[in-house]
Amino acid sequence: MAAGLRSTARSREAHQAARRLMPGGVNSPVRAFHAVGGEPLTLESGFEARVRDVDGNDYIDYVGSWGPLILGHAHPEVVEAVTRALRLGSSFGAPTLAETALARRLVEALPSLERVRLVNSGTEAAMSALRLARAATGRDLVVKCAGGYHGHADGLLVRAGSGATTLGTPDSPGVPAAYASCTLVARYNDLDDLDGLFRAYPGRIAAFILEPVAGNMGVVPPVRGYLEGVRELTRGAGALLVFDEVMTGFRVAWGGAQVLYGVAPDLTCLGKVIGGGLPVGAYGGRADLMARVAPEGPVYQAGTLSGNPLAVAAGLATLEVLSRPGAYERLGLLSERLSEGLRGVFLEAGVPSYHTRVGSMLCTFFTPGPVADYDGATASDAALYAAWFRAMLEEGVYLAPSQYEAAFVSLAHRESDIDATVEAAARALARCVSSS
Ligand code: KE4
Repeated sequence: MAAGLRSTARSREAHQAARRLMPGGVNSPVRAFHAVGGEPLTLESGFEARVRDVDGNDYIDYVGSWGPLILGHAHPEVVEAVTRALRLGSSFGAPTLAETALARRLVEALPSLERVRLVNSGTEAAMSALRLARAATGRDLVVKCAGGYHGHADGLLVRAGSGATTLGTPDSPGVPAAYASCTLVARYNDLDDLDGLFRAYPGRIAAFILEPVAGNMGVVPPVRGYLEGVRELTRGAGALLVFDEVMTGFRVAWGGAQVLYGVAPDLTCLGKVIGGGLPVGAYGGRADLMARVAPEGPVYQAGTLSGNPLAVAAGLATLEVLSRPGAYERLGLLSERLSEGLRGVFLEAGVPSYHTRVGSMLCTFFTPGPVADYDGATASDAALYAAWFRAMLEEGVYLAPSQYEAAFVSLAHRESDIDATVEAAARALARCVSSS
């Protein structure tokens, strides 16, 4: 794609109209491009590995709706499944065979998942899992990692406090200090930091919730032994281990990171891929814990559209395609080709960078690295990332509009897409460097 010849006039008009009606002109903040400058593209359609904006420009897509579209856009089996379900009725608010089938698929794929509850988002999944953990342990405090994101429930919007004894402070107005003070913050990949929290608050911590592969500070894999150590520390402290696999679930492996690394949490949160682009979240785990969830037990959680037939149909169709032999090998080969290609481009250009990948989620940090936690990630040159992001858009490549997100490869990407992306990256980087 020739650089600089892309008109985005209609996107700009659309965004101005949207801003008059919706905060920031978006329905989720990161979409507004505030971290990278410029105005967001208004997209009109997606097909396989590409999206098209309202000006008719096509882009190779590595956002994939922030993870769900592991099959690419408008996969025919997903379209057919949702269409078929819609013809039978969009929602009943009653049990259906399809939601039981999805529940069975999830339980069979994740050994730690003995029972599961379907919800509508990752936020609901994480919020509900922590309510259950507090009920089961009778404890109020929870631990999250600095740079970990688990949706926007009040108690989880807590600024990185890091440090062993720091009580969380709200990351957003509107969150009562009392809520945030029940959230402690640990450094990711640091067992001593977590151990320090358990020693500082003996018998008071209900759960430690973490992304087993951090994906919201860029992609930061667990260092060797970290997840096993976390498992032992939580067990020894009588706290529950909650893996937030909303992003990693069925992304990094069939099942997710807990299968890839062989560490079994007490509770798991899921979302994104299991809904195939429609709203599905889930939380589940040990049967004795899930028996506490209403209506079987006293822990209340509900949802009008939970287990919705359309969303469940999209999820089942997506998991069906992913379950076929060779799917994850293909995702790994394409993703390695991209990651290594980008590494070579940055090396050739002499631009300091640190490249991470787990399965088909990957990240290019604009820092020499290594990056093992939030401090390492935020050492990146976010301004240079932003310039590269904009130059890549002009080259026809749609990356995440923030250094602190993941890039996602889908089964719809081809080697030719990957190679075109690497070539575009070299041109984009050259322009960034020459103009800086
Ligand atoms: P949702 O409520 O957005 O479905 O899920 C929240 C969530 C929970 N846990 C993890 C590990 C997540 O990554 C997310 C959502 N991810 C963000 C971006 N990485 C979604 C994009 C957005 O917020 O618009």
